[in-house]
Amino acid sequence: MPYDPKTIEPRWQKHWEDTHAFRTGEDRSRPKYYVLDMFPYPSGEGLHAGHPEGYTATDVVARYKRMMGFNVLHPMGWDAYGLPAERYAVRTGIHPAVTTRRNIANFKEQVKRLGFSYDWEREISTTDPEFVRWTQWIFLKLYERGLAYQAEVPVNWCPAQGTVLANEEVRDGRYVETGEPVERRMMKQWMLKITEYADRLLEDLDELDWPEGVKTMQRNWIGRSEGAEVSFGVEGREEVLKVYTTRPETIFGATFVVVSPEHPMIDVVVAPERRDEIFAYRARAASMSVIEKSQARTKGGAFTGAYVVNPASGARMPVWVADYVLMGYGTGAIMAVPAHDERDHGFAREHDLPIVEVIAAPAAVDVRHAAWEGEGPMANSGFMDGMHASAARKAAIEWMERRNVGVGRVQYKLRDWLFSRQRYWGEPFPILHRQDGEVVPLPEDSLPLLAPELVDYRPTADGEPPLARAEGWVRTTDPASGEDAMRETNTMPQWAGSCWYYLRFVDPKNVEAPIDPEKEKYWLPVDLYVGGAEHAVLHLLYARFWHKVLFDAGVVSTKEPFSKLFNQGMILAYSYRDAAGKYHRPEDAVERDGRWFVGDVEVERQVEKMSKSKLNVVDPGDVVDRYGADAMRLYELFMGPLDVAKPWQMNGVAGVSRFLHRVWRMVMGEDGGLSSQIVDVAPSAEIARVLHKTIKAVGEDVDAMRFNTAISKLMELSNAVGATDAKPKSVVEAFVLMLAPFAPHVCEELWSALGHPESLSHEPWPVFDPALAVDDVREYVVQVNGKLRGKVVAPAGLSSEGLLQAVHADPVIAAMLAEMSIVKEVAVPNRLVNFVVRA
Ligand code: ANZ
Repeated sequence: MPYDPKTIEPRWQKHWEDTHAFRTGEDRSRPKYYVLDMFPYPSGEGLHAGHPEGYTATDVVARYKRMMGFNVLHPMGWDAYGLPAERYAVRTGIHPAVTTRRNIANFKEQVKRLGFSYDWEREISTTDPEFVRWTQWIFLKLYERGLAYQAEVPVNWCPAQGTVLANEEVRDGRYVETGEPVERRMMKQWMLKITEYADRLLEDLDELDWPEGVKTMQRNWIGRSEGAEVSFGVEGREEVLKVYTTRPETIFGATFVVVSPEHPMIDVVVAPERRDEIFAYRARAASMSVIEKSQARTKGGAFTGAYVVNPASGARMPVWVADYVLMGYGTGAIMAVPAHDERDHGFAREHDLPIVEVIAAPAAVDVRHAAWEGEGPMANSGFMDGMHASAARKAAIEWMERRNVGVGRVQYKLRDWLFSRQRYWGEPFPILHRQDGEVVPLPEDSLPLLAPELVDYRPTADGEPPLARAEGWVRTTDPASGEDAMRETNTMPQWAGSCWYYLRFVDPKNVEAPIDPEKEKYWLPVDLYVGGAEHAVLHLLYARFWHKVLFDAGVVSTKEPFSKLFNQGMILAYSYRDAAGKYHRPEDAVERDGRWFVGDVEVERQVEKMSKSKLNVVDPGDVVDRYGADAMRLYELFMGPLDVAKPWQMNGVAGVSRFLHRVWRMVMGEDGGLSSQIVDVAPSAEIARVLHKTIKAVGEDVDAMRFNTAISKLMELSNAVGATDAKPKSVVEAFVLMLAPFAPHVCEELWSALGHPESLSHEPWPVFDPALAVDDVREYVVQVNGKLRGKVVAPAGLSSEGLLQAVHADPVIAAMLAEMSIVKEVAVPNRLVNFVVRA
């Protein structure tokens, strides 16, 4: 009976489902393990080969932990609000709820074919009314705590999307998802006060077992800096101009001040004869896109005609306007220190402004030509002269505070989170705008508030949300006062649901609360969270923020949601492009002498992201059809380390499939029963050693997420066992159990052939016995000039070099050799070492 995944796999999947094999246990006296995937957006395109990579990794861990005796929570759900469903609705008029349901069904079917051990009874979608209810409930908690507010703010408006975006969604003036340009506009929007949590979001990163890169990105995004706010008196006026600096010790070197073009002080201080020039500059800056601004650096700038006085040096400092100073950071004004800041240096050179060195630069650096941004002893700085710059930083703040010209200040780059969108397919805000102008929250017992059906889902050019068209829904009465009221028509961003879904998996059917406190205490935090690195400062920052708010509100008992995070690397694919830029199907490309051809046309082979337009998308369904889910799973993890990007190669799948065929033939006999070579004998010392080394290594590798090396060790074990004629049943069983998390279907089949009627899903993991894993040792003879002079016990099978090392490491031999003068050393592996010495 040959190995046939097509019959085995559906059968075991059905068996697991019928027996509720992966239903989460409720026995809270057992140790728990919560292993979670970043849940997918169920797009219409369906699953691609990248999705199952992380899912397979978490599934191996989930299955391994169950066998280790843990109570495992391993759930799956759908992050189902989002733009594609809405765009599709605009095109076709089909309600997003309908397409979402369809896409989820399709996705789920594809995921299920891979045999993951999810507890499907806990499946949730962020669009489920019961889920929406608690998302809105959490918003009300934020609102009650003063953490949600409306404000007229400069927003990132994306004309192509017809909505505003959060700062985290914009890079270099473009929407990160699509690359579409983003404009600045003033709009009244809902904001969440994430800035109030900046310090805690920063500090608590230290205790997380997360990739350093992600932690660094969050630290940089939060952007804490320590410095001072310094006040400069405006010459001839009452007003002071405040700047923010991280280098207060350079105050004696500050020779001019620069304010952002949007700075309100410009109108106050500008000299009449400079008005036109300044306003023209400001208009130019305002019309510039964010992209141009970020590239503007120090070019341009205009003088206001006003001066301030340097409180330390007494120097007159001209006030300039330039767009390299941003209004949204610090005070929107800087003291420029051209000797020690490169941008200020460029500006000073361009406009011929004085450069004063206050930190002694190394001899090779002349601050007239380049800024010295390093440390050193202070110079030209009055009371700070001779101090080291880092010490002077504190002294300068103390001096400023004593004289009332400055105060120490901590500053963050993090801004409040813009939390409303002009979209249809998102959670409505549970908020009413009463006729008397009051904004009131809906009572909790009226949740969920669901969006009405619309005929027209289109976004508008002026930012009026599509929900505003549903007049009958918008006009209502405030249940508390009976007054006429209008519903809020903005919706929440897609991030809302993913901010707390991991909590709901713990208690998905609770109708009293988002989560039961006892269950929360048992299951949280998530022990292992696996997903793509693209969420470093979006989802992962937002979810940490909500979690901390819920902690303060007493809803959760842990400070952090995800104690360990792992980012899987992207799965890439080969693409084949000809000189004209046209892509060809990979199966049509053939290699000849290291070059690639489609027919007679030479094509270039490249490793690229999978994409329809490049014809290189791998459909997991096709792979399962051809090789089976077990081969697919095994290959996803055997390709290379989980965290690196790597190209998909079909012949790699074929390779692991051959391995599974070999395993099958090793265990199964011709007639469908067990192979006659499998016998009830004790393993030889050699096989026992390989087995126990493998048990140890595979366990350690899975714990450390090194799945590829775990698989190769299992392959080595199967080779060792395969080479013997009488295969000890106990060893074969242990091997099958260890392979099972990776290739569960075939292993279940082999396990039952080995005589076990129960599924192996909850079988204990093989026990490691250190005594049996010890390497073989033997006695080596040590000779001097051919005469026996001693013996050394060391591992068997050492190389000549290893043998010599072992002999030299023996204290008795080492003492003897110290008296002699060695001419030559000869090692005969597995036998002896001979030292030729001078008499
Ligand atoms: C004087 C100085 C001297 C500065 C020196 C730097 C070097 P981080 O670390 O990112 O917080 N700055 C302050 N507000 C700004 C704004 N709105 N737009 C552009 N630049 C601004 O950076 C703080 C430093 O960036 C501040 O320290 C200020 O320049 C500048 F040798 O002040 B510094």
